[in-house]
Amino acid sequence: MARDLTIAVCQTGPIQKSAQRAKTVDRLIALLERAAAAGAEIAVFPELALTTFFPRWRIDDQADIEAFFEPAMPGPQTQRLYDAAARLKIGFALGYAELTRVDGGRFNTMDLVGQDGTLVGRYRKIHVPGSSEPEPGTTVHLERRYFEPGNLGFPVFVYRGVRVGMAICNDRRWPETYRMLCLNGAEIVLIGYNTPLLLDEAPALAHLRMFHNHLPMQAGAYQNTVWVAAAAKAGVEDGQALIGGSCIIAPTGEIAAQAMSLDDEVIVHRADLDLIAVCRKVNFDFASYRRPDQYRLIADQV
Ligand code: CDV
Repeated sequence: MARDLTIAVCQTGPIQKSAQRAKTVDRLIALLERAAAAGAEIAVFPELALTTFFPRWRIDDQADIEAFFEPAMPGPQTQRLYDAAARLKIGFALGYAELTRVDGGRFNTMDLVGQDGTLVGRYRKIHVPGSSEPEPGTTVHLERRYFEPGNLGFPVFVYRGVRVGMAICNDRRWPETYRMLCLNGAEIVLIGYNTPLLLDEAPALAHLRMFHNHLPMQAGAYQNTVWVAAAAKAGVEDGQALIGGSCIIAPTGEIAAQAMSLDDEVIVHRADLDLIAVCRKVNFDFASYRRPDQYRLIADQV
């Protein structure tokens, strides 16, 4: 019997610092409703989808920092989104800033929520870019000030019988992300991102920002025979331009659907999961051809 899963990518436009959480959740629910109406069975939202991308600023006041974090998920402000998932029977992956209850750990996190509105699984961003203090000559990007590196590995969860993994923004540029998820059995990789259009450290590469967005995700999909669905937060957010280009990529490496705006937008594609085996057979029969004994440096050397 043919296997498929209809995927929606819910790109958002900018979420300004002044935006109220309740209004942002309204926007996410509206996107989820559009995704469900289009027949989607799962949706992916951006990285840090509940707030502005606050690591663009150096913030010292702990209360100001914690205002961007979620101490519980779902919490009083986000419960409505989970209720919408259960009502619409569509699960989602949502990026947010996680404050752990037990020891106050801070992670850049994505939760996978099921069609009944309950948690299926959690991923914490492994590749945390930037610095903890502003560095002269570079675009201020202080994720390392606010987040610890993820400590949950690259887990894969069963969602409606399909094996789903997650990755967050900078993770998508690293081949290890896709290979780890693939080796863990992923069939679909859901990604959320916030990517500045301009980097002060490399203005000459500005024209390549979208190419460097799609290139690693298309390569990751192709080389690991997985579907990739990636949601941007796009547009001018608190004075900083973020790229869009949200997309759904087939295991062939082809872009099957792509957002055209820098605003709230839903794209949908029915992912043929049988294509994974076809692509695996054509080029990437791991059991026959992979040579892990020759790849030791990949795991042993930074
Ligand atoms: N949110 C991110 O991880 N952004 C990075 C920036 C720092 C380049 C990215 O890889 O898009």
